[in-house]
Amino acid sequence: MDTADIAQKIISGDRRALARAITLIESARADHRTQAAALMEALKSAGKQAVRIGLSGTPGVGKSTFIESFGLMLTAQGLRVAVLAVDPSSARSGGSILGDKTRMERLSRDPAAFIRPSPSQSHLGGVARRTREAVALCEAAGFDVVLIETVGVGQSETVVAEMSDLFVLLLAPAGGDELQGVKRGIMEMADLILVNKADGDLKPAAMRTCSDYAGALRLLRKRPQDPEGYPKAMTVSALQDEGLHRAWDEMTALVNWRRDTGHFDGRRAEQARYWFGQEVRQGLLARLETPAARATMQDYAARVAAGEMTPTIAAAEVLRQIDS
Ligand SMILES: Nc1nc2c(ncn2[C@@H]2O[C@H](COP(=O)(O)OP(=O)(O)OP(=O)(O)O)[C@@H](O)[C@H]2O)c(=O)[nH]1
Ligand SMILES: [Mg+2]
Repeated sequence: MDTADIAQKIISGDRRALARAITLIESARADHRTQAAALMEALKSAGKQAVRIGLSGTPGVGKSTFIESFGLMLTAQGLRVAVLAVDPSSARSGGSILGDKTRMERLSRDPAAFIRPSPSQSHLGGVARRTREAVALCEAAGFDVVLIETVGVGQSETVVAEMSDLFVLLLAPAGGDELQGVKRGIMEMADLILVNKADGDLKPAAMRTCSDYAGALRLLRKRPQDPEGYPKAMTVSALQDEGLHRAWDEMTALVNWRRDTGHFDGRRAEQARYWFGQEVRQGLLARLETPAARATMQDYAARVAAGEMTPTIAAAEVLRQIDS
């Protein structure tokens, strides 16, 4: 594969080249990694910018339904939409791909949309890099909006928020009058909270939930990247296609404000720093995973266990040997 050639094809909008490039970046083979790194470097200056929207929500909240309706609304406006997923639980991915194929049936047939399910990898670090590179590929390919979906489990929200310009939290109407078990940290990442299923019998509960969250958002510390009135909570119905235009208007208003004030570029620069740090850390950890390093570790672990060496001295010795 010729890197310059495939980069050119991606930039000119060749979908097969894009799909092949994503397959390349998903590969763990050393020669593929080298090629992928060269490709990412070649595309770095393509100069195109999409709006990257992270979308999180617990299973069943309506993410797939939302992406289908929202995506179709965007393509109807002439925008090109890419959908990616971060799904660290390999156990789930088999079923969720099948589920999404049927839930996003119309969007997946739309020529202005590109949907790429999560690869079945369980290591979040690997998934994070793969998704981040896939986002950059879609951006170089000229998509206007890149949606990055994640199911709300643990660390995956942070991963998605660190590669998004906007982070949207999808919630379901609550039964009771207390806030659902949404962790404070996740609330603090959200730029927009959408309470889904605001239709039929669920509408009053959705409106109550929405005002509860609007209140909770007002109590959070004000962030420099927000204009007055943000982050916001609103109700939508993905199923009945209600409130989606309004949600998009809010997103574009927020993005435009951040562009004008420099927060948009500032955030991307911060994210680049973050991922650089992550790559360095992961690179260091990978050095401990070679057969030689494992053998050295085992050897010194045994000496520490036998009381021949202190953990501190043994660790220093292992690191010295791995470095050389
Ligand atoms: N009433 C109503 N039901 C909805 C709405 N959106 C989604 N649903 C229903 O909620 C269920 C789950 O929707 P999905 O879109 O599959 O949810 P998901 O978040 O993608 O779920 P996972 O992929 O399992 O994480 C389905 O039965 C949908 O029809 C909505 O706006 N209103
Ligand atoms: Mg889904």
